[in-house]
Amino acid sequence: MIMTFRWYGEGDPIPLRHIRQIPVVKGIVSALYDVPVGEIWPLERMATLQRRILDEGLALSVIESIPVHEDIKLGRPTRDRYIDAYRQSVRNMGALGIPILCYNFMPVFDWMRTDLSMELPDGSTALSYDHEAIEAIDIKDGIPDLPGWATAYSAEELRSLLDAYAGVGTEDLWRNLNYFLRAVVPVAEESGVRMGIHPDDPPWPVFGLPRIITDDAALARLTEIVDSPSNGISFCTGSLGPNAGIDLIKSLGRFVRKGRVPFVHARNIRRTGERAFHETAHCSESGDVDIYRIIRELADAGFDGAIRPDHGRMIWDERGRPGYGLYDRALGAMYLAGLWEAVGRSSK
Ligand code: DNO
Repeated sequence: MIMTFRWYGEGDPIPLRHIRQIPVVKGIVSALYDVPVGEIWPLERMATLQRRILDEGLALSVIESIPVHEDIKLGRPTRDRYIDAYRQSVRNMGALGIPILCYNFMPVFDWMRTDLSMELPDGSTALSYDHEAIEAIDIKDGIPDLPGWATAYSAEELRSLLDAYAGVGTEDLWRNLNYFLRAVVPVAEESGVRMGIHPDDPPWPVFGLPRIITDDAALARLTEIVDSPSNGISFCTGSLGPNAGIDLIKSLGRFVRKGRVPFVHARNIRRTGERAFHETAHCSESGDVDIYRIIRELADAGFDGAIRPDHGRMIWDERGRPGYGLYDRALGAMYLAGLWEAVGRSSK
């Protein structure tokens, strides 16, 4: 297992030289943030990023994410051009030896929260989600400035995208994912790149848009589309965790044993309602995800991929990108690594 840390490139207020001081972190999760969706990620640009990270003594272990163009998710005739570009970006990753690609297949919006700074009893703040608050919003009136809220689109683009999705049901989305994976996974396999889909976050439909990567059955269906180690899962405990019906440990073990989990996002959450939760510190005692058992399951199943501490709280008056401050994620990395070492050494 390689411990990694997400870095948003030169625009990240957290410098690489601080990340490298977290003793257990060996790899970086990053991306090119200014390539328009649907275009090829140039080899030289990725090489520059990789060199920059190597110069700090770290490896570029994971690309998170190369976004999937909406035309691919919508199954529009133009999708083939974007799929070709995607394949080329994957080849470029392979040429540089970047081994893991995290992506998602959520229509229009990425991960979504309704409050960025919910205060916890200890005075720290965390991200939270409440489905009732989502339902009270009419997004046709404009988009709140929150992470994952499709701020990449203008109000007009958003309206036309929502119209386009009006006729797209979950089976259509599965069909389009199928088409995408059949085209891209063989190239990933040839290139030595392991793709891992990120589960939908939260794991249910929002604003009437279909979401399909929401539970264990969906993950199984995904892995069956193309039978390849390059068709895997970025197992995110905090995205699947809000769905109380999922046995996270069992699901994780099942897919790791099949060699289908190249990447893990370790995040903890506390459920506060059927479709409501807030994020917490990483430790098991803080939330509803038993992180100890997650790590033990990874060790038992012979996990050999990358892991990163996902979303942290804001602590010690830090200000920064929601979920992506330095301090709480650094504590998370140490906690995860401590569990990993203890589990690994006590089983020998
Ligand atoms: C949120 C992240 C997601 C993730 C994408 C992967 O913090 O986990 O934005 O990067 O969904 O494509």
